[in-house]
Amino acid sequence: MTAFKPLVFSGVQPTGNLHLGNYLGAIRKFVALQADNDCIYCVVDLHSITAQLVHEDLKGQIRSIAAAFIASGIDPEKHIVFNQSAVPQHAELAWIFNCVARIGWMNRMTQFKDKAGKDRENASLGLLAYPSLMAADILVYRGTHVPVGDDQKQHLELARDIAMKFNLDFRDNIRATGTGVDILVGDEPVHAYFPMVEPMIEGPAPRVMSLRDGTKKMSKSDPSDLSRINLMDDAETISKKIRKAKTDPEALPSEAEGLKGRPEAENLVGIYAALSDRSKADVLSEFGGQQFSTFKPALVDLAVTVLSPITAEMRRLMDDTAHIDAILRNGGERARARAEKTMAEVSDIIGFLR
Ligand code: AQP
Repeated sequence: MTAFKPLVFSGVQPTGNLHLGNYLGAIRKFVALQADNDCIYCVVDLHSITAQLVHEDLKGQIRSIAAAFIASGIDPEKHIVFNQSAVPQHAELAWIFNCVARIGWMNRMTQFKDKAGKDRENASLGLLAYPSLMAADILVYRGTHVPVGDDQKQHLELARDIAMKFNLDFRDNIRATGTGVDILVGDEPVHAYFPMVEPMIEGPAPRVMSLRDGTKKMSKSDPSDLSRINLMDDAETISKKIRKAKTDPEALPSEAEGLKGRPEAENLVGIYAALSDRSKADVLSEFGGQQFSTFKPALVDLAVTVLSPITAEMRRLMDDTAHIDAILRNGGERARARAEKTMAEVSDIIGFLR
């Protein structure tokens, strides 16, 4: 059995201020994976118009995500950093995947249900088709590994379903064009054009929760800015947000078991653990029995220490838009060369004339 060449792909939407959840759940993993992998990191601007069509400063938002990638330690020369709309093959493959995916699959996506809310009839068609574009983002590079937060798990399962259906429906043409790879899916040998993507969700903070409600995910689109720590927040703002973070009246427990049923406490301890590369148990061995009035200032110090160099570097990069634009343009050209090859092969497999 041969296998696909490992390739890491992930993306972040330019839909607002990047927050600690995006950093701990995704970007920090992107950085760590660079050492041993070929990586492509994308600012997924086509996704950003699915929930809200008009954005005040989309170009600025795109640049700020690219700046966050680079300020966090992503190397755009060794790897590829670009914005999705610069490579039209993402949308081209997404159209094909719209014809592979079934409406029933899309209707089951919980993120669509959450984002469309009660007025589903009025949601854009793009919001419904979002996971199909996400599958295309990854598979147009035949990406194999996708570091994401926990909220994207269902979308990646759908990407596997799309890849599998394409591989099976076109199996004869894949063989005839000599473009496939033999893989095992479970115990079953499959001659595949597209790999079965592996989600990389594990990590110290797969789901960082809102500072205002420990049962809700920290999110860019939460109307309350107090709910999240933004990567561009200064030390004073971080301190204010952590001081105001919702908690309960109890002292911290000495063991992780004691966090059960205390979502806000669990979230703050989880953030501390992730930021300091320690386990929750280890953090509680230090802070167990102490009140939030002691723990919160320690968390402020830690968050400011970790985030302030990133914030400073982001600000510096954002002042030089020509430099960021050049990085994105260069990344876009390198990504396009790879994506064009895939689309030529996919067209041949399907039977289009070009
Ligand atoms: N709270 C979170 N905890 C851990 N990981 C998270 N991610 C997002 N929120 C958390 C991960 O960050 C990456 C980029 O996310 P995205 O911008 O593409 O979209 P999203 O998941 O929809 O993020 P937001 O912040 O909630 O944005 P809006 O409000 O625009 O929808 C992904 O890997 C995601 O898992």
